[in-house]
Amino acid sequence: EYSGERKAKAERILGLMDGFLKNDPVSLQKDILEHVEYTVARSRFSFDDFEAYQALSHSVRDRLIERWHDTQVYFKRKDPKRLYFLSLEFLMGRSLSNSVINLGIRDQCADALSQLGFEFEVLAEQEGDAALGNGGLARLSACQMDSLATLDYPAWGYGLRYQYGLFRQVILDGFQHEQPDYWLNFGNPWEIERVHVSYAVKFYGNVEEEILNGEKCKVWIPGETVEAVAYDNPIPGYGTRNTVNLRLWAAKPSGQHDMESYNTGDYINAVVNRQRAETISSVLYPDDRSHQGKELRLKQQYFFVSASLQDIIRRFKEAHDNFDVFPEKVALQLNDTHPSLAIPEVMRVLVDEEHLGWNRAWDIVCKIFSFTTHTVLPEGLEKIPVDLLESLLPRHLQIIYDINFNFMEELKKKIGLDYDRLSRMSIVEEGAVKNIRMANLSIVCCHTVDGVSRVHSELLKSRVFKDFYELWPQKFQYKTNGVTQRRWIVVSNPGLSALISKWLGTEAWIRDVDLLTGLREYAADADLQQEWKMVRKVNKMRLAEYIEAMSGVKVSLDAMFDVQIKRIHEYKRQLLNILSIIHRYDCIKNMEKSDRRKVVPRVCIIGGKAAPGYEIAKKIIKLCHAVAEKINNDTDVGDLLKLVFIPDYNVSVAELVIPGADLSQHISTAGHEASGTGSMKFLMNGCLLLATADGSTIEIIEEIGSDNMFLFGAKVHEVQALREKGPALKTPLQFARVVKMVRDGYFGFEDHFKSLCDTVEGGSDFYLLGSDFASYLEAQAAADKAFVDQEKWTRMSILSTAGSGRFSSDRTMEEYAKKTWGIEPCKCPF
Ligand code: B1H
Repeated sequence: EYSGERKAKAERILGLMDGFLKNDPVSLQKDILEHVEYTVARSRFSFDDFEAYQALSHSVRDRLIERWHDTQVYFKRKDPKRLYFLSLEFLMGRSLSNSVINLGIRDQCADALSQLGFEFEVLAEQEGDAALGNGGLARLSACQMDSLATLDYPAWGYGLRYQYGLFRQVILDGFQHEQPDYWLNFGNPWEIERVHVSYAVKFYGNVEEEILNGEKCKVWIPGETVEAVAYDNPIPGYGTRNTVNLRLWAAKPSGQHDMESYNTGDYINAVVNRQRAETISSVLYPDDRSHQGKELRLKQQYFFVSASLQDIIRRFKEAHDNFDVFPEKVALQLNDTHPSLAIPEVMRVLVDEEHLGWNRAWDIVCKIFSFTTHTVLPEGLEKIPVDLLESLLPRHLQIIYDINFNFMEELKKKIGLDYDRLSRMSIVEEGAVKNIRMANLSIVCCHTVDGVSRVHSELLKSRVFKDFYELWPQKFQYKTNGVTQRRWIVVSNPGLSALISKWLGTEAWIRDVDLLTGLREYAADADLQQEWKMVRKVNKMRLAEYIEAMSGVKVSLDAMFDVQIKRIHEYKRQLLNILSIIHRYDCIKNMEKSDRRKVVPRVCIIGGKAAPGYEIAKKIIKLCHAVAEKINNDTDVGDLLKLVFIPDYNVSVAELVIPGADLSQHISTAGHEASGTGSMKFLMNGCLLLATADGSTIEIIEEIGSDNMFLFGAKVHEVQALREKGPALKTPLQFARVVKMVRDGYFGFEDHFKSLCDTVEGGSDFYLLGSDFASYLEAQAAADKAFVDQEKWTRMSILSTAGSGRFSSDRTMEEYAKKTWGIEPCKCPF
């Protein structure tokens, strides 16, 4: 397509560069050695595992960059409608294994390394996690990026490049301590710093009125400016050349000089003050689901939103000069309400800077935004104190008020002067402290509001957003969450992955996960069962070694590995799990010795972080350690029961634990887990579920059948009535007994555990541990019984994997693309 001079130049460059990088083991070795010498700056003749990891990563990075370029150039040429996925959290974990698998060069890399005297797995373990998020919501974003790339969607992710990711959990004497996660200490080969892609983000100041072309308009005179610098993280698709971009923003002091302070002579202070700008992107807030209206958090949200929108609008304007086509080229997805300042920001840019006029701008805004909520409870909804917004973003507050005024006028026409309802639906919450309700703002302005599972969506429609659902039923949809089988089977469980491919006779399931249903016909096949058990045993061995290294506890491979790993929350009921472990212990202690032979041995594994200010959650962690101390040192019990807490649970720990689990627990009080995605990862790996009928579990039951899992507990519609019973609620004697053991100091620390016991006794058992206890124990007994029959268990395990296809994020992304975003694949043809 080029002509003349440009063509000659392109040809000369191609000649010099010898085309694309090659992926045979010898070429890879050459590249690795060059990176050892020139990037890592170590001698080619002597480098250690970490340096080899660095050199390998840079070689992989080079290949990612090639594809990234091709993809971006192709998108630019085709100019399709693009999806911009805005999220304050991405829990990417490690990148090396995932990248080489998606690039299709895993085996070549392993070959190349072994000839250099290194082992791929060992190098992969050198990498630290990128933990720029809290839990499910953040890992979901990461899985979705993988699917968007794999399915060739023209998508971009935008987020924040926190210098400190989620805190490291260190356990001392059974208590959680938080340590900063300075993950960039050892460099990050997976990002590309774009010093020239930077935007000024403004804060504070005031709004003035000006007359422009005879019309009044508002001008925001900011008080502070901070620079946002882009860091690009290439996300490769699997089985495609497409590699999409995750652009994360870091705050830097603004390039604009504040001459005033320099002139006064206070040079040192001026520099130090400027440096403070960097704090905006310095640390991830570790509290999932509690909003404290902190200024720094609000600053982070706006900083990220403003930089992303400047970038998006610049890209749009490069190719178009009329904003009326904006909705045909741009879809903006808000991951929960955290980025919802994007709504008033787009209005501000279109009205104040592009001078489109309010109505035209509003028309555009209503066509481009969609929003997914991950929350079940009204308390979980984000609110911003008006005072805070007024000082930090004065113009945005005005715009929100204007949006709300128009909305209220429209609403009055539809529903009349029902003031209760009007005030419930208002974007502005009146009261002692005036707040902006970010969810209401999002619902009013977005064309689609998605839930993350079917039952979640039903709860949104019938409770949390009932008023809005009645007004705009067509806005409310749901897309059940999914996770990527690339990371959660292929990367984390290579043994199972190879076995699946062997029995299906194809690797196509890695892109088309519905093919896993093909395993159903072999579920009872003795050969498959044998191989399946072998693979699972090897994974259990790996996990057992890790447990011993972390906690010193030796565990038996014949025991059932029973796992609950997730953030610690009262509603997730880790306490219920621990109380039933106490019950199991108590039963074993009180048994005739001869009866102990009948006990199915268990290794109970619990892991997860508690938000630093969440006292009850921290006590649950302490209780787990106190109980473990007692049980694990009781020779009477031996291998029949062990309890281990895995510290510092994160993505790479999950990759190790999930493939080695026999049973996993998803036991939230019904109606509290919006979806839950951990269960999907266990399901893919052939781990059986012990679960309540909550969130996405309800849909898992539909896929694998209730007889292939262990279900228990109150149903969503029963919870309310049970709660209303209060102290009259029936709880079994065993429940009172185990709580009393904790209360009476059987595990020590009785003063410490008193308030924890109070949360489930004396009529205050909000999460219904007591009333679900009996049916929980029954489900546990059913799991024991099934485990004894290994043939049956293995069949259930195979059927779990076979039925996991619906829970791939590939399916979720396709649904969003078609039903919410209106985007189509754009496959790079090279
Ligand atoms: C979920 C959050 C969340 N729901 C606020 N809400 C946060 C809220 O930092 N914050 O302010 C962070 C996270 N995370 C989870 O999302 C749900 O509890 C899960 O049930 C769900 O599976 C997951 C993904 O949809």
